[in-house]
Amino acid sequence: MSTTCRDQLSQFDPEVFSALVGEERRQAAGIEMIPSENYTYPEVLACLGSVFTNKYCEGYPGRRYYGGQDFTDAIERLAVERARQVFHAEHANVQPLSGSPMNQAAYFAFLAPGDTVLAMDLSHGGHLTHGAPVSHMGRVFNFVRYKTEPDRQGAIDFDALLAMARDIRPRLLLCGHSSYPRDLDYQAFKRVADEVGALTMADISHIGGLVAAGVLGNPCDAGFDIVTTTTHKSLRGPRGGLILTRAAHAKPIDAAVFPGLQGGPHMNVIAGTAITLKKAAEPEFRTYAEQVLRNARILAEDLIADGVHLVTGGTDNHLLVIDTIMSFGIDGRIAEETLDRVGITTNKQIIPDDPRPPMRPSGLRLGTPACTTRGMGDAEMHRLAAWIGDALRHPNDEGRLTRIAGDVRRLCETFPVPGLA
Ligand code: DSN
Repeated sequence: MSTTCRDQLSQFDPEVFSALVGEERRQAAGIEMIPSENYTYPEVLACLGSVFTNKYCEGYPGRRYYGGQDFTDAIERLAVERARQVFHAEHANVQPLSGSPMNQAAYFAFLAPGDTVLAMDLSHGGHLTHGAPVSHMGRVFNFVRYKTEPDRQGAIDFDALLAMARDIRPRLLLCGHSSYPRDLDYQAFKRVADEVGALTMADISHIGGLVAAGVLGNPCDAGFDIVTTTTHKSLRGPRGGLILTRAAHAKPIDAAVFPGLQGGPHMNVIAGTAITLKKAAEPEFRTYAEQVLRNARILAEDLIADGVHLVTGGTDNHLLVIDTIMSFGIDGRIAEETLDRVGITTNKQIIPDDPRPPMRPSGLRLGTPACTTRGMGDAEMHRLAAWIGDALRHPNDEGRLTRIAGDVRRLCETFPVPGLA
């Protein structure tokens, strides 16, 4: 935000300004380990607070319902082209406001109410928007859930999945996750879908940046019909969503986003997305993505060596799920609050078939995209693993937690947050 804008804000609304400054300090002083969060680029922050926020742009480039679109058309065309190139997609829609409308638009493009979707169980790593009963989508469509095998490193039994698919004949086979620490075999999903004539959809929101960088498999390369990703997680962009499809699906997807579901796209966000995708194509981004994976692996190895039980026994991607009941005898909420007190931000997490409720679950989820953006690497992961184990073993030892909090604060001072330095 420019100095002039900051000055005007601080004078007009000290309450909002003080919350902004507080959040800036919180983000700089602690280690962000929620795997779906990241620090975006200063160039993206500049776009988010720009005059693009003033503009209505219903429609698509060259086909808008309002005048004055010379520059917004140019921005959206850039974002679309870069998304196509980065993800090897035949078509890209860059207008979804975020993950939930993105997935809703994808469903409504191809499904009629009551149609069956075969998707990963929420407690095994799936996502709320993949038809959880508490979501509206879960009421509109008939979601049936497959599970993973946590005791076999989170493997998916594709023979069992095929038998299930033959039985229920889904219109759509959906893969993707928000708390599954393993990579996916997209070819195997595609084979199952082809056997039963189902469409294929992968929600790669968590791993979008890792796929863009080429360090994890790409469902577009496997011929998936629809691939969705949010832009603000491992991709490091503004809060938004992308739908990537084959050319044959472009029309129904575009119509489902607008006018089907949304009104005017947020062009300040789309400008930030264009920048993010340009960054994702640079060699430095691949180095970043490799370090995200390496950091998660080091953290997992150290925690396991320390006797900590990880769901599926490890990680192939950017996230880890600790079974906190089994490892420390505390539930996920106590674990999250304990780590909050030492300046390490994580989130409580249900584990596969968790007998406990979502607000007091058996696990804790943590990930490495944000701390890697700050430049933290191998040495810092070893220290983090030691602090996490120490804090969670002693959630009531105030002196110990204060000492760890001091260590965390001092470490953070040497790793500035992009845009705040
Ligand atoms: N809230 C995001 C996450 O934490 O996984 C996804 O919706």
